[in-house]
Amino acid sequence: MLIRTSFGSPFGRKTRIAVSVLGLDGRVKVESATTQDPSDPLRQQNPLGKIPVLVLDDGSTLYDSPVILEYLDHLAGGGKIIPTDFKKRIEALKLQALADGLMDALILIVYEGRYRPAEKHEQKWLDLQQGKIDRALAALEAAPPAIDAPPTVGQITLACALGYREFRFPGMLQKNCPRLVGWLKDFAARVPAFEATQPPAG
Ligand SMILES: N[C@@H](CCC(=O)N[C@@H](CS)C(=O)NCC(=O)O)C(=O)O
Repeated sequence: MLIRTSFGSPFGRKTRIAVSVLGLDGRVKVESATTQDPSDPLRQQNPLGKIPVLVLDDGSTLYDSPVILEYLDHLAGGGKIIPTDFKKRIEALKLQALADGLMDALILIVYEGRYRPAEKHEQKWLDLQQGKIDRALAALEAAPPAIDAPPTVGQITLACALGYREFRFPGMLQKNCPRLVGWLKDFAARVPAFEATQPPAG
């Protein structure tokens, strides 16, 4: 099997960390994909042209990252990063949804800079995304979640979201979210795949 992603993508990072914590490294390779290149097979593999995509051994594909994590968990026997206990499962999926939304808002701000010249930046749109980021981080800072062994899909996604926040907007997390900075350090210490999947500089 093959994960196609860029090495800077926080959604791709989720899937790479999941492969490692589930002990699937020997079964899943990672290959670089480029969302902006129309000749990259990505648009045939996912009509949305988004990464990550998981290419299965029969050539069929899966997306998006929550679906890929569900598939990987099943492959590893189930109930590992998606708890079977209903209350814990809903809690993990809700945390995943919040952290995915946080990454979406961060990425939309990055794309505003990437795809529009500075004079065309839409402040109302940027403020709307920033509000999502601020509220999500405030809610998480007020009550940082546990870190299970292995981490749940929610905890993996939160680590990737905080890592992306720090990668794109260095220093902001330290300034406003000291408890989440501590949480992320703890996560990195417990889950070696986090450091191993750091985005490349630039
Ligand atoms: N909901 C998707 C989001 C994936 C996503 O937004 N990926 C970004 C890169 S980090 C992307 O492919 N952007 C290109 C595009 O939107 O065309 C997931 O969880 O996999």
